[in-house]
Amino acid sequence: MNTEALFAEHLQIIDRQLADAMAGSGLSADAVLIHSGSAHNHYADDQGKPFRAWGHFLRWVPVDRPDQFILLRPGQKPLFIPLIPQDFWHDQHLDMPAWWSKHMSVKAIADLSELAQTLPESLKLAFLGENTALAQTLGIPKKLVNPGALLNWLDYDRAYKTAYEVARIATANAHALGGHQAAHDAFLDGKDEFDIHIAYLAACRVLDHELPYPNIIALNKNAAILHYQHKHRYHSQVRGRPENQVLLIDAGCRSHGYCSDITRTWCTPGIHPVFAGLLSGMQKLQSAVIQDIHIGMSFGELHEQTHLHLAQLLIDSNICRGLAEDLTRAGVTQTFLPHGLGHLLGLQVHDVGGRLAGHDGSILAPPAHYPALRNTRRIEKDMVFTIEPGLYFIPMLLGRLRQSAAARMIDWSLVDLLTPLGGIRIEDNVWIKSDGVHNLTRRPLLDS
Ligand SMILES: [Mn+2]
Repeated sequence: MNTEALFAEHLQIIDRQLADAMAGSGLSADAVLIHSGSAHNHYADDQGKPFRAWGHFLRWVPVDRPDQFILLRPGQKPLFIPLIPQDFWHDQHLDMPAWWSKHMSVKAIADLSELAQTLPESLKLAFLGENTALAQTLGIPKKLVNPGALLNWLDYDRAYKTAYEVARIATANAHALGGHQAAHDAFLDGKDEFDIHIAYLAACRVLDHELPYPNIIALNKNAAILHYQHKHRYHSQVRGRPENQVLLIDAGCRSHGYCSDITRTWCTPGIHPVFAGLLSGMQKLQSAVIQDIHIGMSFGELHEQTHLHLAQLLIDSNICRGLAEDLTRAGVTQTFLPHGLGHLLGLQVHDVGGRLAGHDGSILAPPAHYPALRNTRRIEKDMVFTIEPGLYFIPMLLGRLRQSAAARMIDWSLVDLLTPLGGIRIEDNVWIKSDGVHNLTRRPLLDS
């Protein structure tokens, strides 16, 4: 199916979902008005951070701009109300290709004060979005502004992707892979973090603020900083620049708002052989975990299995001694892998609803041992999530382990040798189909 047909089908599905959500959550309204969001400046400044539209809005209209509205009445054509200000300082042209705009009515406004008169009269409205003051000026009662029961319902359903959404995430994967290739080449070329980052952006032809999340470009020991935020620049006149040994790059792209989230770890040929073994071990571990996925199991179960695989790899590499079960029970593997195995993926890189047990908003808490796990849901058809096991040498956590009773299970001289190399993460995006798992990162071309 082409994008237009996929989008038409997507709208039908989410329209039905909205009708169910309104009825199921007991909403006493006939229509829902969703706001894309407001632009905000920094404190006491006329400059602000780049805008990003809210996921619940982007799911209906792929327009990433502030103060856009969509009026939804299940069973009827949506009404898109873009704010197009009379502003000669900026380009205010709004691109509305037929593939999506022909499925909605459009009534543009030039000022927020025109919104009320644009809305059909005698509709009882609910409002979703950040500008609750605006909802008040529209006379919408408080209990119909961001009603929790409706939002829980919609958040829960966002875990199940339509074919259109899967195609978007696949495209975002294909797009990012070109950047990953360029980053890999720049790394082997001896470039620094800054130049590797620029190589990624240039290959993807994206600007920083268009990325789904800030790229993590971590060389050597920086790979052990889970959300490493710098792009270190070396200058030729500075002596003592460390050689590139390891690159951990966590970088994605977006397609009409939908994200990819991909991590690769590369090393140079002369690397310590134990680290090289860990890297190929982690690549095998990651594909083994993906093969273990089956519908009906909980994501938490998959996370626990990953820790057993990781314990075995640590034992096989002579970093740890003992039995895999003992290492996980003693919390040793958490020192090496302190984050969750993965998360739901969609319009937000950490998509909503990862811990929801049902439409009613009840929560599935993560296992007591693994509080960082973002996805605790049962694995079901149409979900898209990441699988991103890691193995890191994090000095702060290793320091704690060294002081604990479990310290005797570790070969510390080997750990000390490997710590300057940072760590490893391998991350792919997987789509759950009724007949198995499709890895969107390894096979982003859905039609082939
Ligand atoms: Mn991720």
